[in-house]
Amino acid sequence: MITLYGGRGGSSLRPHWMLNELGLPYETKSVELSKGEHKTPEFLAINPAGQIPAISIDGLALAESTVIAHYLAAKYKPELLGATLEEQAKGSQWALWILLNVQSAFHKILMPKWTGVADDAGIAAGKEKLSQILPTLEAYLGTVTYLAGQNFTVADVNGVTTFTYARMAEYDLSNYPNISAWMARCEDRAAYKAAVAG
Ligand SMILES: N[C@@H](CCC(=O)N[C@@H](CS)C(=O)NCC(=O)O)C(=O)O
Repeated sequence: MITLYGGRGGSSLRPHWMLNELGLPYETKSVELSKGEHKTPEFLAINPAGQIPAISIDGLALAESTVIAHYLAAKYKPELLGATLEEQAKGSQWALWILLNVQSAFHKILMPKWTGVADDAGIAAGKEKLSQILPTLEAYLGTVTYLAGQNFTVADVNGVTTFTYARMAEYDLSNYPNISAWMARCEDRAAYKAAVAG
């Protein structure tokens, strides 16, 4: 039995998407952050860091959305890691770069919305950072179809999920046609649509 704790948006999209790529049955348990349900002893037994998403799978409790997606792919469909070790490494390189750089910039833009605390300087810094770094990814995606190369992999699940924050942040990606086309390719997958629809 697989139990996924968390909603469908933000980081929680990653395990939902991967579980749908794999066609695995799973149950979901919502964890209401606003009610502090992520800090209850029951949930801390699943993820001691008190964050969603988390997963319980055949007695294994696991957190960190990118690690969950990677673990599921490795366990059930290793080709989703990449066809070769080099492809796997290249996909991991870009997915981690996106997570560390792009996601943090989107967070800066979104934080005032999430917390209700105005931070115009933070929003400006997030936008400035994106305008500095996105051309690098734009250029790379002009040379490949997916982050790992020619094959869709877990790196795309992890990377595209970060870019779904662009919609939340109302950040216009139309200046980045290669990034936009990559997102559209990945979001056209039945598993993505099923994960989002619930
Ligand atoms: N790096 C983690 C981030 C998880 C995360 O930030 N989760 C948020 C909700 S999207 C959360 O649980 N926040 C509550 C808290 O940190 O106390 C992942 O990718 O799974």
